[in-house]
Amino acid sequence: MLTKKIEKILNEQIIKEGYSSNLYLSMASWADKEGYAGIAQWLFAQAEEERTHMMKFINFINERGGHAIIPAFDVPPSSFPGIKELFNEVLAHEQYITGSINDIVALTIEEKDFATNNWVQWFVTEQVEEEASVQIVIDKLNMLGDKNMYMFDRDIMGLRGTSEE
Ligand code: OFO
Repeated sequence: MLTKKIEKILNEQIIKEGYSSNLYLSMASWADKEGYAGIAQWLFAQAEEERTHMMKFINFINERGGHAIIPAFDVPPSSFPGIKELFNEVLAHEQYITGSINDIVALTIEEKDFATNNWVQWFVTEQVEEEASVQIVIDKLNMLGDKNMYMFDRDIMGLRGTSEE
């Protein structure tokens, strides 16, 4: 059984994971429209993965006797200043999500909810991987420089966004 505080913070994470999915979907659509097929593919895959994260929270809350609420999401931006800026935004967003996962971990300790603490550890590991995978992309971008976007786009095509969920 979840305490009210834990149920609330887990429901808040549904909003964040769902927004992440829509944000990356919007980025993917923009990249696609701009002609970056590889970058779009990476972002579409990332959006799918975020949806599975949201589903994990929905299923866990309900399994533990709570009620997972399906929210409306804020509208994500629909255009981006450039590829480099876009990936910097992805990294900043993932760092923000890591912070919110850490807040959940801290609350589970405060509430002595060790079952949720154990469950949410998967996300602790996942966030390390998420940040690392975006950093790899940013490193590649820095190496290739602004003039070689075509090559970057081809290169990223084979890269999966993050680890499998
Ligand atoms: Fe769900 O990890 Fe990214 O946001």
